[in-house]
Amino acid sequence: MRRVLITGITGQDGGYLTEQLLAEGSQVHGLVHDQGETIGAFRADFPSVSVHVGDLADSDALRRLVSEVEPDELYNLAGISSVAFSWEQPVVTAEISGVAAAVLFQAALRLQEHTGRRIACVQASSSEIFGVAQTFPQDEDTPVRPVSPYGAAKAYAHHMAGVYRSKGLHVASCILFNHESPRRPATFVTRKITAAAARIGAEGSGVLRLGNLDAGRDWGWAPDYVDAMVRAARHDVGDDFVIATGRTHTVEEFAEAALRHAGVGDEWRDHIEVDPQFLRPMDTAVMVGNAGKARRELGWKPTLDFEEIVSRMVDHDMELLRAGS
Ligand code: GDR
Repeated sequence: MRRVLITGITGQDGGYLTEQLLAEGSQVHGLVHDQGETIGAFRADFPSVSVHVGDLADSDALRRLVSEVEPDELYNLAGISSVAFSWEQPVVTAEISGVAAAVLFQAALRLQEHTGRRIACVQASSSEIFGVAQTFPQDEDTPVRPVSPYGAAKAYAHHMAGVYRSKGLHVASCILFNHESPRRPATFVTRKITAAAARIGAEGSGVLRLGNLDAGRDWGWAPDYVDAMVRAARHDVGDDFVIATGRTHTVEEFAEAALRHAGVGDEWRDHIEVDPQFLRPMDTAVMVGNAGKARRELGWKPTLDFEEIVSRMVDHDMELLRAGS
C-alpha cells in the first residue's frame, strides 16, 4: 500500500488531495499545526488519516516525522498561503514557506539513501515566483523574480527542489497558478466575492469592498491542480510544471460574473467599491500560465472553465445562505 505524507493537509488542496489518495487506497498521513477547530473537523471528515501535530518551523520534528512515516510520496502543501499576510510576517513566511521545504527534501533524501526506496516529493510552488512577469504566458522558463515576501520564500523552495533533484531525489515543483473552490477561505478574493455576491443577490442590496480591481489572474479549479500534483509525483522524473488554464480575468470580471450569477443584473457595478485597505504594497498585475508541458508530459488538462468555477462557488454560497450558516 502506498504511504503518503502531506503537509498542510487541512487546507483547501490538502482536503482534495486526501480524498483523491484515500479513494485509490493509499495510506495517508498529515502534518497539522493548528490543534483547534480545524483539526477536529478534519478528523471527523477523514477518520482513517493519521494526523501528526507539529510545527513546520521545528526542523528536528520535521526530520523525525519523515523518518517515522517513511512515505513513498511527500506533498509539501503547507506554508503561509496569503500573499497579503506575507507582507506582515516576512520572516515567518521565509521559515515556513521556504526553509521548511528544504528541511523536508533533505530528510527525504536521507531516508531514500538509508532505505534504498524511491521517495517522490512534490513542492506546491506558485506563480508568485515570477513576480511582475515580462513574458506572457508564463512557463517553466520564465525568469524567477518575485516581488512579495511570499513569492521570495516560494522561490527559495522552488530552487531547492532543483538542488535536491540534482542530488538524485525525485522532486516535482508544480508552479500552481491561482486555484479556487467553494473550500477557499474568504481571505482570498474569489471566495470573498462569491460570499458577498450571494448575500447581495439574496438581499437586493449591499456593497462589496475590494482592493485592486484590475489585477488579472489565471483562475483554475483546485481539484484539477491536486490531480496535477499526483501526476507529477508519479512521472518518470521529477521536474518543474506550470499548472494553469491559460486564460486570465480581472478581479472586476470575476466580481461581475459572480454578481450576475447571483441574480444582480446590469447594476452589478453599483455594488462594488474600492477600499484602499485591501491594496497591497506591490501586486503582480497580470498572470497567465502556459501548462503545455504538463499537458504533454503528464497528460493533464483543466476540467472546468472560469464561468463554471464562478457558478459553482456562488451556488455553494447561496446554498449556505439558504441553510442559514
Ligand atoms: P493571490 O490571491 O495573492 O493571487 O495568491 P488572492 O485571492 O489573495 O488575490 C488575488 C488578486 O486579487 C486582488 N484583490 C484582493 N485580494 C484579496 N485577498 N482581497 C481583496 O479584497 C482584494 N481585492 C483585490 C489582489 O490584490 C490580487 O491581485 C493566491 C494564493 O492562493 C497563493 O497561495 C498562490 O500561490 C497564488 O494565488 C498563485
